[in-house]
Amino acid sequence: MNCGPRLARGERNGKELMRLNGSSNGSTRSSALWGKPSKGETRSSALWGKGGRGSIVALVVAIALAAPLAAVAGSSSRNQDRDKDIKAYLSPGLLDAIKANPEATYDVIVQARRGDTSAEVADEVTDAREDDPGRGMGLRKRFRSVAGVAAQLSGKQILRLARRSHIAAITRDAPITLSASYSLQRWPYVANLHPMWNSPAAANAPAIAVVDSGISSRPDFGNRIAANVNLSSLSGNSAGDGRGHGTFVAGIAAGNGNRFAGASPGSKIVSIDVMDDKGMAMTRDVIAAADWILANKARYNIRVANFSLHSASPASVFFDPLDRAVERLWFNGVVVVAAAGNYGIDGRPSGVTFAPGNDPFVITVGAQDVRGTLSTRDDTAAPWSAFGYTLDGFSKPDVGAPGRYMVGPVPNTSTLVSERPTNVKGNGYMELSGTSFAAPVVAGAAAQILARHPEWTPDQVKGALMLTAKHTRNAAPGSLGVGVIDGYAASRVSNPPNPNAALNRYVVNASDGSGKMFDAASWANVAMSDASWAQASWASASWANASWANASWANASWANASWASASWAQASWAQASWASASWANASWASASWANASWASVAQADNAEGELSGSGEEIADGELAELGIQLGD
Ligand SMILES: [Ca+2]
Ligand SMILES: [Ca+2]
Repeated sequence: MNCGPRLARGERNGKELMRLNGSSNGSTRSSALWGKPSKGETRSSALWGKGGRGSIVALVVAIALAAPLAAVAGSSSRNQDRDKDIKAYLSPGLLDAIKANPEATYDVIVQARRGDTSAEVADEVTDAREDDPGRGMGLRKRFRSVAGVAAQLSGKQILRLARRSHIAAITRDAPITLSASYSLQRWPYVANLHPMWNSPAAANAPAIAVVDSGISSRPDFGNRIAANVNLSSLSGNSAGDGRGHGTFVAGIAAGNGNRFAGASPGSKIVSIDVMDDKGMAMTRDVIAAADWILANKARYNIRVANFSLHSASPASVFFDPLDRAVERLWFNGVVVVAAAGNYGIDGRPSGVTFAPGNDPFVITVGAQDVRGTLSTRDDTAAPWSAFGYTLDGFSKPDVGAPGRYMVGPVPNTSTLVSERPTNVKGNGYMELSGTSFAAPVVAGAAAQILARHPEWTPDQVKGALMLTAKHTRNAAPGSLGVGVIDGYAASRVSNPPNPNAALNRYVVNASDGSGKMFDAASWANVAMSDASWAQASWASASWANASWANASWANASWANASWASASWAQASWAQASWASASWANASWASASWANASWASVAQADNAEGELSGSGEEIADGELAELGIQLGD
């Protein structure tokens, strides 16, 4: 069965698999990231205190729709070539093991094809044992949360079973102690990041630069903070992270605390502090941060930069210096991820008018509310998550990611803790909401994608994320861009489309020899004079190639709904916005541009009014759906 393409979209609801550790042939897999798979790890007892849920066992489960292990190991297709009549997916290495020793017994989990039940699978197991008596105790357990059973079977019986049409997958049932990354929050599973956490490829994840309020050193980051730079020119900026925002953002992007794995828990982190203890930064310092990244990206292998901040004055990409700065990173191979902002009002379009989230090249992220469930079917956009057109007529955000009721690390001494004591979840963690915390989900996903595709450009990373994003029908069109990210599916795209293809012809060599830059003026000349620009170039050059005509979100993409017809030609750009009103306007120039208050960029945009919400831990039953079983 060819599971690959089906994984990229569809209705998996995050239920596919939890891969906390290797399969039982996992000596190769257990290597880099989680070290030696020792039993009874101290981490598990630190996790839930004494006794109780101290012993944790992860069952490795692959469900019919997903074959991530095969993808990682690349062995499923090889298996199929060797054994064409085997219809079920088998754990990597299982077929080889059976062929080497068909009489041995194997502990496995056998899953039904869609529509079949656990009882039917149990019957199949019984039949296989009757047809080919052997050692092994047979049926061990029927599952409820998945249509399947646990069984101990001989190799021959497994092969017999694998040829039955009702069987979707036979995977190793290997008890594994938790020394790997994991989380008891829902968001990593909703964004489908967990399948990538503990694979060998995760060790190749590049560094993520967090341009924020600094990062507090703590166990969540181990020794992975590769550099710590203070570029804030404001007074009132404590060493470390006096605000708390940057530590939280870094925790979401790349933390690895017990119960709190971030999106890319193996990534190195580069902290660039531009924000004082009140959460304010100066534009010049944020631009300096971009400069620093550019100068040091090779040294620290920085391929992703997270900007959970935005400027305080609306601007066009034509002359916003912060846009220039992040574009420069983008053209130099750094994936820039920006928060959309939290100035949406009751779910209505607000526009996305502030740099750097208004930049067409970068990945702008809106906040998804996962509604306390693993399924994305009930998901919405957070009502304050900004969306709509930029002043240049681009629809933003590009994608959505979980950003409401997030729980992450914050220093106890930070101002966020003192301002919001009721949000503290104890032990150095607190709950916060905001597109600030959706952005690092995507930043971490980008790092994980680059771990597997180091040759990809930022355009390709963005394309893969957009191509595999899942439509959320309960979110207002465009509020979460083309949909909510599916990190693992994005990592499995081949030949990702370039969502910025139509703009790339305006990416030119800077006259001062300093590299590529976006010639926004040339682009605007063409765009203004050619009503069909959007259809001719943007649409066909990029997305149409990507075979997502069949995806439900085609409606919501650049081509149809937003850019071309609706927006800028008539509505925002030509008439309403900067061309006449702002740019030429003296008040814009004097009041904003030259004004010192303009230069004070940004608040860290946690959603200020958000009350403490449903950031509670994931339930045991949901973990079981993910294939994680907690011991008694
Ligand atoms: Ca700071
Ligand atoms: Ca949900």
